[in-house]
Amino acid sequence: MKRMSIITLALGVALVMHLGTNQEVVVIAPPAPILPLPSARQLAWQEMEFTGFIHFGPNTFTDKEWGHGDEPAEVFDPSALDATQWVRVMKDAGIKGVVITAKHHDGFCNWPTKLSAHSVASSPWKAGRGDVLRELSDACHAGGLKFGVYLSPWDRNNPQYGTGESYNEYFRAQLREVLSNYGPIFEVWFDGACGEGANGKRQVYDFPSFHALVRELQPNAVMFSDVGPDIRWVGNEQGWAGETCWSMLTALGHGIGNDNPPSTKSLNEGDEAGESWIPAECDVSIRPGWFYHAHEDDKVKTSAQLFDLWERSVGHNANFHLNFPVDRRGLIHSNDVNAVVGMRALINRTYGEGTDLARGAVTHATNQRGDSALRATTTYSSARLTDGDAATYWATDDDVRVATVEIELDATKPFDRVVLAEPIKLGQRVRAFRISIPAPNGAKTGEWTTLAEGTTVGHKRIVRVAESTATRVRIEILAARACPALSSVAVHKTAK
Ligand code: FUL
Repeated sequence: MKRMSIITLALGVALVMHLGTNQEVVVIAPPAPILPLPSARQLAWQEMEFTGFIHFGPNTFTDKEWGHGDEPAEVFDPSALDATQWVRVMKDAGIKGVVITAKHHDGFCNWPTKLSAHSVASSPWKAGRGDVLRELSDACHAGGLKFGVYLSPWDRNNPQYGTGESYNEYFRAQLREVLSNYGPIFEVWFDGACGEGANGKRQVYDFPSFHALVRELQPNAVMFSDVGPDIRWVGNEQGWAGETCWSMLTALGHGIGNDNPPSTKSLNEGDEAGESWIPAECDVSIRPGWFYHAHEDDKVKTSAQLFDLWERSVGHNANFHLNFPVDRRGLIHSNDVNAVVGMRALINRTYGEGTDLARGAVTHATNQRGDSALRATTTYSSARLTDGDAATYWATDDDVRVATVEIELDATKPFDRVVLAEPIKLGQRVRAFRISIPAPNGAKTGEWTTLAEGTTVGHKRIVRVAESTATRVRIEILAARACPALSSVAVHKTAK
């Protein structure tokens, strides 16, 4: 005869169903998420990890970084533009989506807008019948890369700029064009720059209406600016996030293009008490400039430098947004191609399939969710840390803030990177951790040698440690905002 009883325990975590005398299914409730939480579109963006950026326009042909807006459209004339090459290079580099300057500060539109004469339609390129956004979005959709747009609010060409609502109306109409005609958009990039100077024009942007329009036309797109609403600038243009990097931020005091933000440190590191989920994006150019300059052909970052930045962005709970200054032919220069493909080889050899020395390893934990109810289940066990499945996680009982996991290792295999990850759909929880290995005579004394101490984890935390071999690696969660949860502990050795 089947009996069913539901026991609600004091902690409220265990649901015990007796399906028969010998069968017992224990369902332990997952940890309650801690606010603020990422939206579905923010989660999807974070999982991309690595995105591309393209700066291309009149500046490419005039050797400028900030055009004045009076450059004749005739200067824009790429000789061999091939967006499929851009997409191929980015895919080879492991990039998942690309954002292009639809319009930079000079106001020139890389698509044949109906709203201004200052566009590709007035240029000699393809006799005025070209459309860079069309070529790139088609290549992206064919090649399986997501497509995004940068539309500069600062516009040095449009006569309405600085007049208030009439320019805001123009800007919204531009947004409508670029967001309606090129398929799904994954990211809209709102630049904060304005170099008008003391006597320059002052435009008061109606950002709430811009944001509402993006949500209406492309509900899955994330919006970037200095302070979101979906993704924040990381406070530098060098491509790295802080060792501490919270995805939370209190936007108050910051502003898009604010000359005096409370601090760029808070953009770089986020804010544990921040009221909104606004994760960081690390934008940087593969060359010194954002736009192409022939004199920078020998100043392309090396594969090793790019690998370093990738680890300090993606490995610091942020996304890496790498810019390619497309050249005057309309191609990514071979020096840039070689550098980024070399970076991907380093990533693959270090972190690719089969390189995780902890995969499938035996684990031990001081607490697993359900312990307090004397109902250990496999759902949140520490074995989830090494199962190679990002969707599963180890979690502790609700009242736990300090916990330790140990991973057994093959002591013949050296490592110099430990990679931690949290299931961020539950909010960002870990505040402090320590990584250690048994001391040389630790088997007898029980002592451990510290390899690293850190603060936040988030989506992915790559911790650089001294090259070591060990029978075990120990992760201590020293402080957390709520009971800790980790989806993965991985151990790697960097490729030479
Ligand atoms: C800055 C701009 O002023 C630069 O030209 C570039 O577009 C960079 C990504 O953002 O604010």
